[in-house]
Amino acid sequence: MIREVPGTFANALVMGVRQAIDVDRARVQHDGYRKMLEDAGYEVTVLPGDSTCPDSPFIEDAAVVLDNFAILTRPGAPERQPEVPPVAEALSGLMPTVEIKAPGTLDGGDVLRMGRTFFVGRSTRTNDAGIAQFAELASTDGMRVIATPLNGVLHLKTAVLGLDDETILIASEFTDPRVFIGYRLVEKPPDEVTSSALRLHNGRVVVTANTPLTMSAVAAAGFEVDWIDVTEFQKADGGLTCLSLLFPHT
Ligand code: CIR
Repeated sequence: MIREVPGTFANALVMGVRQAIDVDRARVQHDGYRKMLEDAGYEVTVLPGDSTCPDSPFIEDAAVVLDNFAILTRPGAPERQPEVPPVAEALSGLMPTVEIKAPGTLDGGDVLRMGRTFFVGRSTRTNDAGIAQFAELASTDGMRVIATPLNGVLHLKTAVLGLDDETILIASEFTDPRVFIGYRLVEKPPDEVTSSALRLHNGRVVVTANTPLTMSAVAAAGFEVDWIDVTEFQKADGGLTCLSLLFPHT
């Protein structure tokens, strides 16, 4: 499931220095992202954009899909909370849904699934109450949750990404690598942007086009790699995972 780019996307939230976002280019890149998913065999549902929610294409933050139900989030940025109801409605036709409630906050970008484990980042968007609620809900699906520290980045998946259930692409400076003992760690080359990889259900990994060293590192770890350009989304602190909600059974 993905969500269209609204005309207001240039006003998306940005942590650092704001660069001009070209919305037409973002839409072309978003079309490329949809095509990439379809070519990989995903059946892609496209939700309409919402001009009152500039960040709505970052649909990953609005929900976490587990094996048997979905957890609707309560995004930590108040202006992003209205993104959830349309996603909730779309998901409710497909599976049971439950929700994170106040005072809990949680962004889907802070949730990394590795097999039967969820790592959940304690970030400026995701608080302890959100993590506790998420852990309780996820345990009903047989999943365990490990709260994970973060240093100065937006989301957990800015720092770590799963390449398969055993392998993590990690930017060690942004989290504590000791949390991930037992996993195979592939260090993200330090000079390249984060949020740069997306694992697909067919085992391939898509990497952002402007991170060639990351592409080499992922390929050297044994993965078949494809690439895609998402520069306009990177300007708004987004990357590859945040542009879709992928269902674990697909
Ligand atoms: C935000 O600040 O919330 C958006 N501009 C970026 C969200 C990126 N989401 C993600 O990595 N899951």
